[in-house]
Amino acid sequence: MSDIFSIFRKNFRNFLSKIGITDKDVKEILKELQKTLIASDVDVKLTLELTKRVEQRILNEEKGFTLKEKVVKALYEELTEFFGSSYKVELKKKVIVLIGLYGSGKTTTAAKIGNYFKKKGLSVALISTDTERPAAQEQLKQLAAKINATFYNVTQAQQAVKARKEDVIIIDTAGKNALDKELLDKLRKEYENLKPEEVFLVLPADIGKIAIEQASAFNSVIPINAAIITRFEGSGKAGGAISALARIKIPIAFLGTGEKLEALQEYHVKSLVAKILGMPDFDSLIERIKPIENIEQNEFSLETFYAQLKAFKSNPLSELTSMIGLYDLPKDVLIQGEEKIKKYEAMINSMTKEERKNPEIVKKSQSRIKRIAKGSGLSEQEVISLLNEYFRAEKLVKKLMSDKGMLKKIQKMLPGFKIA
Ligand SMILES: Nc1nc2c(ncn2[C@@H]2O[C@H](COP(=O)(O)OP(=O)(O)OP(=O)(O)O)[C@@H](O)[C@H]2O)c(=O)[nH]1
Ligand SMILES: [Mg+2]
Repeated sequence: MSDIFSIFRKNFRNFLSKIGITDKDVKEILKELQKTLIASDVDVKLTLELTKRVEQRILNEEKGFTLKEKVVKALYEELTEFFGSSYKVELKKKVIVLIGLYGSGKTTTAAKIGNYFKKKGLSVALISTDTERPAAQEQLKQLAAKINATFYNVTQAQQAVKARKEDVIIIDTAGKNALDKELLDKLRKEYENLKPEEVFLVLPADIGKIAIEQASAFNSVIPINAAIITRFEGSGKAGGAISALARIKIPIAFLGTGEKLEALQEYHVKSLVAKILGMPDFDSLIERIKPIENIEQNEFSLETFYAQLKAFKSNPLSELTSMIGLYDLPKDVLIQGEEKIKKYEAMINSMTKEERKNPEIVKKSQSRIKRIAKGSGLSEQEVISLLNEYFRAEKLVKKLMSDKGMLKKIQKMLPGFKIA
């Protein structure tokens, strides 16, 4: 999605960093959201309804949350609802049919999905039933060769589906310029013949909110399991397309994000919302935050700190706590760049086991500092400042872990989040 949400994200960040927000600030940020959504081709009426619901949710929210927290929670929950559901792509034997208008990306997507299943260890066949476009069969055949999948042409289709030799059989159908009766009749016949387990509707992101009409028309003839939005990467109208599908309860399975066969992502509504809000994707954040459980058992050490920096690049704690606005975090400590991580690595490599376990002893000894600096190619001052950063982080983590009220707050904000 071309980043039309960047201005909103900036405003939202400002909103979050403000101290003592008022109802007026809330109104303003919701206005910004409306502007952004409408610019992304989201239906105006849907947009207004959404912000109304957000306001209502803020009003109804339990006591115990600050206004800022209520806004974050309401926005997150309502937007997650607004941008529909993600279709769970199961890894099992099945026949999938792709349908859609001319040039929507069906053939490319057939190969992309084939590639996706192959990478997960399933065998794949691609079948083309497109007899409209002269080169269609050849196009899919070549793509099948690229991903090492079996190819069947239109005359072999019926037999291949019956035999089910491959785990996942993906059928690419012909498109048409317009949604006419002829196309729909043809698709219905194919559907009845081939009896696929899944039907995916392929839609280019740029159709925006019109997706609702197209999807409804297709869906009235063939039950659509999920949609795939192609050309997501460059479109300013993806918001419109996605919210339209959400409205008619068609989940989204994948996003096409480029011409290459690897340019396919599973659709995760939470990631999208996280991106819009400029916040961490809570689910993946929670995934990533798990190692912190060790910290509770007093295992926070220079080594675990470094391991976390390396694994997360930025410490997830900082994202989480600064988002909830609980602590004024020393961002320079927790959001570490690649270079800083390398420095930590060099320093740790020059330390003895004992020093790693108990860096306090380094701080107290000029000769240790000297030795480590020499061994790591850092200046003595750098060693001291890295250690100080570590001590500040350690203090913060301890404070965070001992603050039961805060942990409770996080748990309330993020259902499913368990730290203890
Ligand atoms: N940038 C970008 N291009 C895409 C994406 N998906 C498909 N395309 C391009 O869109 C064009 C049409 O793709 P096809 O896969 O041939 O579309 P189709 O629906 O099979 O077209 P017909 O068979 O003519 O109905 C090709 O140039 C693809 O490379 C995507 O996610 N991003
Ligand atoms: Mg095609």
